[in-house]
Amino acid sequence: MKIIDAKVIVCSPGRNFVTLKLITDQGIYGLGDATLNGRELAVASYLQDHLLPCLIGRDPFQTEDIWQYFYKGSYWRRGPVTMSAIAAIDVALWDIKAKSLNVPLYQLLGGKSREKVLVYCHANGTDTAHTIEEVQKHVEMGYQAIRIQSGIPGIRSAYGVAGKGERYEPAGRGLLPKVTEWSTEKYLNFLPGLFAEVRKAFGDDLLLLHDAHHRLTPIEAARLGKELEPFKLFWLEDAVTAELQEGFRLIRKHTVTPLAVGEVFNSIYDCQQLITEQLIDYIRMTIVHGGGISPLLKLAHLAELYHVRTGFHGATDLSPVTMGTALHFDLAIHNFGIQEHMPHDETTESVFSHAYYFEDGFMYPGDVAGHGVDIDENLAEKYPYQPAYLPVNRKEDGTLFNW
Ligand code: KDG
Ligand code: MG
Repeated sequence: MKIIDAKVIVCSPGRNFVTLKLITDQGIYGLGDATLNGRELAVASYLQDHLLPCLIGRDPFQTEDIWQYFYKGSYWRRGPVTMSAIAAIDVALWDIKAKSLNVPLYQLLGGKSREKVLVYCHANGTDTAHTIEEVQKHVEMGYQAIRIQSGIPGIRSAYGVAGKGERYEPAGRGLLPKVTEWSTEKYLNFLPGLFAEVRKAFGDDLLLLHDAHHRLTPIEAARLGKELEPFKLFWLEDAVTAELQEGFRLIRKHTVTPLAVGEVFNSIYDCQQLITEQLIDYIRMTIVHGGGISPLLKLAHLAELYHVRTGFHGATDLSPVTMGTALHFDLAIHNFGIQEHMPHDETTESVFSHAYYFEDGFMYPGDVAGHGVDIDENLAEKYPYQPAYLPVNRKEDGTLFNW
């Protein structure tokens, strides 16, 4: 079997996505996701201009050699643009392999280690009362694990929160990023009270998560982790920026609140120390930004040795192709922890058909051959790329801060 053609499809059904289609001489094709929020065209060009010409004529079953060819062979390694482009190729190749063998992808990754995939959703409100309403709504939908974000008194805009009645979407359309506002002091003073109210309303069984979105220093994160201990979080995510992996050592010394990190990582070397020193509990680096299935299998197996479980990123900027692929991966690996599920809107769903589905708090990848996600190219063409960027964040005095 040979790859004879490759297409990069950039579309914006509700939000921007970059999708790679690899076509073989036997009529089987595979799809990969190459979406990097706010930097979509850079990845599209990296694929189109630099990688795809080298793929024509290759045997799609050689997933490992092709991965190494683009990683080691380019000389310039790592980085989100490079790794998202390589991921799209890798996932499309695994999709072709599974389709050719007529098996669901999870069969090639170890087979089923479980019957279903535990997912968490997002409940976000403008204040405590609204957040509790949102939690209730999601409990009624069957979710057993819920990430909680809320507006913070005295701050104009908080991370992860939409206006009342609006759907939350991280990227805003337009040529310039939106500016949000931040105060660590107001956030730290507010958050434990929010969780106290949520626990009071819903009891101990509901799994609760929270994303600090890289905004604390290690000692601030240690204080927050300690103050949240009575509310038994499933995890506290992205407590600090993680360029400095040792930062987590300090948090760990002070709190038993479980820690998750990694949605912005793109290489196993971004978290090698976090894993081998057992400084975290969940690794969130996901298939699209981490270079694909091939390196993520290695990461998951390394993490398994150190009691670290997976909790893959699954926001709406990861396309249905990544969601479907992640669910196969989650079903197969032994040290799966939880999967993020932020459902796509109807327009996205109309362009990407998929075999995966949600039922009673769990997701299922479906049993069709491959990863089970397809794209309607004619419909995709009706939604051309639109510039959209993640916000930038400033402290109340104007200092640029982590978003
Ligand atoms: O592109 C950035 C979003 O995916 C990110 O802000 C979402 O932090 C996020 C999460 O945990 O889903
Ligand atoms: Mg996050």
